[in-house]
Amino acid sequence: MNKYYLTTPLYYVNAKPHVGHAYTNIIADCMARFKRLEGRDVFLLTGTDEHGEKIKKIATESGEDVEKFVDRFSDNFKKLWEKLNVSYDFFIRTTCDFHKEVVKKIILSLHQKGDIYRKKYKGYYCIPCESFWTEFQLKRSAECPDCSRAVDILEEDNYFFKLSKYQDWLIKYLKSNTDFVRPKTRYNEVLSFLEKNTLEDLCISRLKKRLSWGIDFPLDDNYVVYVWFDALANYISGIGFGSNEKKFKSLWPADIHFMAKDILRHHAIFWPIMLKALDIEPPRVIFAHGWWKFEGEKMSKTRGNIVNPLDLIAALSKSLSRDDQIAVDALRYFLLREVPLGLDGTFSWSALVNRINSDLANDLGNLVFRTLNMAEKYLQGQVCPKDHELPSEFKESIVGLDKKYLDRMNRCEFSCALEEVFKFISVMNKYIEDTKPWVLWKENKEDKIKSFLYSLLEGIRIISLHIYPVMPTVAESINRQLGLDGKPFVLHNKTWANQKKFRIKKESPLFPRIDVD
Ligand code: ME8
Repeated sequence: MNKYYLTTPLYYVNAKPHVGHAYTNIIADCMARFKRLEGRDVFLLTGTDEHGEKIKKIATESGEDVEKFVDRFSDNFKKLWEKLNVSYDFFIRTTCDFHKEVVKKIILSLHQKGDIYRKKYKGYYCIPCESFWTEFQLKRSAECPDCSRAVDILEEDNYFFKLSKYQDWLIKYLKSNTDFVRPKTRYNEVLSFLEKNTLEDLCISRLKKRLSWGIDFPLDDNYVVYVWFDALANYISGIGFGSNEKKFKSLWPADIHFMAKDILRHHAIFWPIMLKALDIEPPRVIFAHGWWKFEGEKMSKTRGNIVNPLDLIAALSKSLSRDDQIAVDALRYFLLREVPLGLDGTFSWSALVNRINSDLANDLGNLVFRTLNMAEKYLQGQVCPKDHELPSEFKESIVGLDKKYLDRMNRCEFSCALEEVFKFISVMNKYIEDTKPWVLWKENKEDKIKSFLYSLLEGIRIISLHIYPVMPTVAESINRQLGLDGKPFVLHNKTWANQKKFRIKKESPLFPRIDVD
């Protein structure tokens, strides 16, 4: 199977995107680019979740027509993905007509199957989260378990989806597919939740008189569809389910759904059950990463402690005196290198600057700049030696890249994969110190200088291939400076001596050091 289908959550359009949202899409983009390097036919889906009363309320409060409001906010996300070089294939909006039709079809089909029924609901309801809660689920009396705000007591007729019917199936499925939810801590969390609790059926309708900004409930004009039921369906509607079966069949099941741990329950419980009820195969992996925190708290619009990625890129670009795209790569590198995927991270300007200075300026930037300098100074930028032998000093790193990098990238362990790349960079920096090319130069050992520089340039080329999923602009810049513009980024080219000669076109250093004040 050559296809690789991956998704991000659909973000709410009630506020501007922050670093947390950027993080998930950078992760997804990194995986998408890596899979393209491997030669896979990648499809990356992202988009926005635009229904729900809180969105309508904010639009109304700001005096704007709700359609215009969601267009504008959805656009903020699109623009950010373009800025961050997120190579998505389709941007889905839950307000698109084709998506609404699919959601209606799903409800009709589940109803026909007997998995949707109507009953009187009496219990607790959180208006801001649009969630129903049982007494057992409330953490403290009358407080929403998700947002800690006061819940209301409600009594009304509603439509329910039979989650409980599929609980045993899901437990069995999880037990025989231990990689279905990742990382392991999240898998254990989901399994133990299912083993210790009885699932309540899911209320999938909301009365229109209370919540009107949603998809019309196809079984009853008085209701709209619950936002989560609507939003989760995007993962199939966005690739043609119900409209283009050929496309759908060629892409489903999703190879990986990325999100943070806050919405794990919806993805690891509601979603596979919805699919099972529809006789559709579950996705292969649900990966819930950790949270970026700022000043000790989860970065979120409710807390107001958000870091705006566009401001950050502008500040970084100024501090580096480099264009935005280099700043974007520095940010992408920081987010993926600093914290192993799955754990929480604490965001700070000083951590970002330290990471850039030590890894990107001192190690990578320095290696590239001084190697290209030497190639120009000693060989007029033309490096084409007789000998293409891999230096013994490089062997371990090359083997590491071959085995560990691939394995780690495939397991979404981006930080560890980058560690392998940077080990090789350190080896090359040490190789320069140990070889002392300036001595070879004084002694007129031109052949030795040629093979020494060839080894470094070939090593740098291999590095650029491996950093491409994380820092595409930097990788392209390195290739350009090596005289290899247009050489495709494919893992196939990673073998030693794949490139026999280099024509250097040196540019200014990739990453200058940023002053720490
Ligand atoms: O939940 N750290 O949308 P949302 C890391 N519409 N990631 C973070 C983060 C943080 N501090 N804050 C947000 C919704 N995220 C629903 C999803 S999907 C069918 C519907 C990222 O706008 C992370 O991916 O609240 C998290 O799961 C998502 O944004 C929540 O986005």
